[in-house]
Amino acid sequence: MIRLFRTNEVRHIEELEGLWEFAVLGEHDEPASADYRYRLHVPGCWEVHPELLTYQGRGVYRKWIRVEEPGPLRFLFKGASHTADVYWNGQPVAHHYNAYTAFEARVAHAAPGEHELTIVVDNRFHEGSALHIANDYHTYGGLIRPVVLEHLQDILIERIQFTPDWRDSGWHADVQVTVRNLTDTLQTIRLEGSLTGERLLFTETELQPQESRTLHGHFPCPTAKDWTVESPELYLLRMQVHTDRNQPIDDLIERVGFRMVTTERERIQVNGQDLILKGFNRHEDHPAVGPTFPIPLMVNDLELMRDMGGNTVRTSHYPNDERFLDLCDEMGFYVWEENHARGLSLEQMQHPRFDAQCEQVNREMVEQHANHPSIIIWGILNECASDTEEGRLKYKSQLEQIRSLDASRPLTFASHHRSRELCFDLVDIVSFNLYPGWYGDEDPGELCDQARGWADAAGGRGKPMIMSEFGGDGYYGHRDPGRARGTEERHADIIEANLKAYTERPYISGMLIWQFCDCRVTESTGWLLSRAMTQNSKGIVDRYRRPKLAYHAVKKYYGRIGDS
Ligand code: ADA
Repeated sequence: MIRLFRTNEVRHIEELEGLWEFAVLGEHDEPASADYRYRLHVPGCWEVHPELLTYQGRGVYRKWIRVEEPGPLRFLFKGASHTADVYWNGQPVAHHYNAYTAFEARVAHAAPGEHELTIVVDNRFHEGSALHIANDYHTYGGLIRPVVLEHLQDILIERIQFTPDWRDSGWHADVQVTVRNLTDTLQTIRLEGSLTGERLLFTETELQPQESRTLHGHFPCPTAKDWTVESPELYLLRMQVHTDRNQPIDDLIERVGFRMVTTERERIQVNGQDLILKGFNRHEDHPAVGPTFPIPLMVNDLELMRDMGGNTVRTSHYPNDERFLDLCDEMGFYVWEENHARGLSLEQMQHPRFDAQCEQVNREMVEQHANHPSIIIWGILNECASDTEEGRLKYKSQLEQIRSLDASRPLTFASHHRSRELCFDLVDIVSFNLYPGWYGDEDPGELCDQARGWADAAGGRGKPMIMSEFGGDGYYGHRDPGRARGTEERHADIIEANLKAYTERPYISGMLIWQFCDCRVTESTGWLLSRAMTQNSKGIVDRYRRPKLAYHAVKKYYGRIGDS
């Protein structure tokens, strides 16, 4: 399934789901000489194949595409982990880095007949990769999110960005539509759409050959109802493009919600209501499917979070599958979505590709996910070198970049630098990753009060504060009346002590447990050796979603506090 709603009624699109041919490639092997002896499901990761459980390297996928009508084609790859090179009949048509954002490959003109589509995917931590490195989660390999084939006409609606705007006691829609002329001739186009029963008309425009242009419109939507987590009201925003013919030649449908996010008086508001985020950090990871969740498993994760009384997910530490975000929109969850980076030292941030790779993932994250009402916070650079002057410059420019793409959401980052933090003045919300009771034996309440003081002293005064990570290891099924470290009992004690402290403190705007489920991590020597079974075992449920004892502690505390 491509999305949780239909994205096109005019444009002909099809998901290329199914078994594709696959071959392992050695470092210098060319796809032309590949031995396609595997059949792998797309979307999916190659680690689900018994011979590839721990394979890290290059591989090539192949699919034969039958074209009936000549014309332009576009392939949308919703996620290839982590570097992809796409070839059409052996000719390169796209290159993309980063597993967690989508990209396109366009074919200007496909003739009728059979064509070979091949994609070389590489998940090695090679020298060109600044963000995918050995880390406390697993970088799977393969075409991990859906692939879509689109049959295009002369004009393509590339994207729509919707921003809800409350003014003069009513909802309005700020709509930006990017259209591209795929021909070599001047085209006169007319864009029109609909939202909440209103017609959205744009003035007629001329597009130069091959030009891509963004058109802006502002429209009152008097009948729109608020999107809230209790009542997640969603609307289809339909946009169609016409040339001289009466029939539209292309369309795009987005699904949107009307809500405004603000921060004032140390609190976060949605539609003016103060809220408390009660939630979880979640890695997209499951032993049966890796990062490629079928929809029922995504729903199940959200149902478990809801059963515990949670209302928020942090997509630690990368942009998530948009169908998961669709579900959050639909089921009523708040989302903190963040770019892809975890725990990079200053030296790692000085990698020659770091700035460009972050710029790209930030842009793609915001452009691809801005229409999800569930996303109420953008985050960047989890636990990186925000305690250094040079790191600060990088935080500053990335935050400015995100603000320039979308000024409607507050920004944050999760810090573990305590009193050494240098970047709290740059964000709207201050967030702390502290692990009292696990990495240190501080009292969670006292540490939290201290953290408020560090934030106030470092430019965070008056800003909402989130405890963005806390927790400890708990090995599923490992019980001990002595409550030793690593048992479910000690894990539950840690979670309970943290939640008790945070729910008692009125200045806390959110608490996000590390983590929802146990997850696979990179197997490596070095500090990751401390991860028994090559997994991070701080989940409230294990990798198979079996609840640990801490589940009940979470339910007790999250169930007790209201959302605001
Ligand atoms: C950090 C980090 C997480 C995870 C956690 C842990 O706070 O942000 O990704 O590694 O520590 O389990 O120690």
